[in-house]
Amino acid sequence: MSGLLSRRRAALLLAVLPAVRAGAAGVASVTIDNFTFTPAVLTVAPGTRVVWINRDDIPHTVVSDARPPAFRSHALDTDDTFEVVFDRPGRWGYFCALHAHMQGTILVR
Ligand SMILES: [Cu+2]
Repeated sequence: MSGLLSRRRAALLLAVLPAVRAGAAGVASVTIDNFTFTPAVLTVAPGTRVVWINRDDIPHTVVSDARPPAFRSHALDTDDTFEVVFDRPGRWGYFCALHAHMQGTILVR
C-alpha cells in the first residue's frame, strides 16, 4: 500500500518537475559582455542545461547556426537569460543575430 503511494508520488514529482530532472545532469553558463560570448567554446556533458546571461548594456540574441536553427532566443536585455538543455552529443555553433561577428560554440560530449 505504501509502496503504491510513494510510486504515485514519484510519478507526480516527475510530471511537475521535468526541468529539475533534466538539470540533474548539470548547469553551465555563458556570459555575454562587451560583444563577446564567454567562454567562446563551452564543453558540456549530454543533458546539461546551458544558460546564457546578458551582462552587456545593449540587447543581444543567441541563435543556432544550424539549418533550421536548433534554438533561437528573443532579444535579451541586460541581465536577461536564455537557456537550452543539450541532450544530444554534437557541436552546436551559434551567433548573435544583431551582431553577426559574435559567435560561440557548445560542444556536447
Ligand atoms: Cu549582439
